Amino acid sequence: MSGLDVTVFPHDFAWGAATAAYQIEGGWDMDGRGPSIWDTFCHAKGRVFEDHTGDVACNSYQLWEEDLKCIRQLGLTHYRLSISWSRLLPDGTTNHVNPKGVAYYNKVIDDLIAGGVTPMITLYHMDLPQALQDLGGWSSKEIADIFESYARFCFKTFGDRVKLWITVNEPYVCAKLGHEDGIFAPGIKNPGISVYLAGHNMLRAHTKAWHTYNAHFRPLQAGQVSLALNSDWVEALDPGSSKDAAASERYKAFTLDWFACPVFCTGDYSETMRARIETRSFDLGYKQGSRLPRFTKDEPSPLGTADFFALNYYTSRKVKDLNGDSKKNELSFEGDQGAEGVVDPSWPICGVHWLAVVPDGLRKLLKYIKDTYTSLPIYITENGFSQMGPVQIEDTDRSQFYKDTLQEVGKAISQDRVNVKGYFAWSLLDNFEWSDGYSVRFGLFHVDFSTPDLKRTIYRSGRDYAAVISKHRSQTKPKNI
Ligand code: GBH
Repeated sequence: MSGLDVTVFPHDFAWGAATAAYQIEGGWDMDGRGPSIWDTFCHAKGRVFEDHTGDVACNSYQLWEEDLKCIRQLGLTHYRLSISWSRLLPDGTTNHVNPKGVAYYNKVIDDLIAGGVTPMITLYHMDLPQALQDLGGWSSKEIADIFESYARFCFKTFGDRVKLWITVNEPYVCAKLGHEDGIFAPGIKNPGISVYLAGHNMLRAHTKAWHTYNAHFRPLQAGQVSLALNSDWVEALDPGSSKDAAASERYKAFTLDWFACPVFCTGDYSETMRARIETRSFDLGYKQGSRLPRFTKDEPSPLGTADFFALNYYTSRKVKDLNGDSKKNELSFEGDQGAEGVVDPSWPICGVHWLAVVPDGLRKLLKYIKDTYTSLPIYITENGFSQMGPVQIEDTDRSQFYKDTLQEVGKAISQDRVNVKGYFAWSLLDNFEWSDGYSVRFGLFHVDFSTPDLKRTIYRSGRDYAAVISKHRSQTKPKNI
């Protein structure tokens, strides 16, 4: 990444990498951890690539010190990790606290801070305690209050040291892949219905947690809370087609807007989203009330419940009208959305099929967020590049990707005046890539899953990222004159 102009990044820019508990920790039944929906999902055969599981993963539960070495080797200023809810609260409720879980996260947090690394903690990254799924999971109304208690417990226990919180990671992915497509845990396929209910309850849960922090913890702890929203950058496939333009608007309405509109714009879902769902419910003869729930007056509004914007960006899409497709006439999220995202043939695909490399899409998306939603600071909480097939430690293509992407972030800061506060590479380590198991590698460090010590080896992209961080830090260090 030599040649990258680091002077455009503010002196206090957060240089980070991110992970998630289920993807790295392993120790799935150790020391009192309760099962999560991903344990159940993986243990049922045929769901994940070659029936891989997160039972051991990178064994970060026992090898945290190895991860810490990686973090230090990169020179990260920030590290984003998630808490395994069921490690802390085995049945999901504060009725039973697992002291070993508390001790584990205390050690991680303390070690990070002792090494000058600021933790950013995600409370929910796809891994609901199974006991709560048994009560209905994200489809049940009660989940919001249970999440609020969990969040309160975490703020109380760790908030003296943790100042950056993400409540829910990618509610879109949890709702859509978990409750519509059934390809993520809990594996529910109930098209056009559960997806909106799950998304709604995640928003309610986030909202309650933010209000709890705001009222009871912010005055003493002075931290910040948000939720991490994933979004592609999208444009109409045929810029001259009004149908594609409308489809592109609908695509946004059902992805980023779905959650950003309630939190940053109006306190409710967008008109486009609501109108589409209501009209199609009517047309398809669905009569059991609205499929898109409403926010009620007896609960706090989601509007304003974010102290910064947290964005996970991976790729871009060209959007066309969903024409003549069978989805149009069936009850489903995609039918409601009425739009289809396609990959431009000029975009290279890196590793996994969905990941088209479009670094300037990130710059456009950052400006769009600033112009459309908020002038609050933005953290890019995930962005990365994957590898499949034979391991390449000399991953020059990934290194080039990070350089190109950081250059675009630099332009967003210096030319578009977007207040980008930080960047978290996904991921620190090769890890359990959900339905793709270990076949897809996103790490700055390679993990050798074939040996019991799960040896971490830095990729070239990791070395190059470390060089960028060190160059930026040496250039922006206050000079002693
Ligand atoms: C993030 O999701 C997750 O937060 C993180 O845990 C994950 O490891 C990382 O990305 C890399 O995937 O197979 O065509 O049905 C990013 C959103 C969700 C986008 C899954 C791609 C697969 C679509 N991703 N989706 S497909």
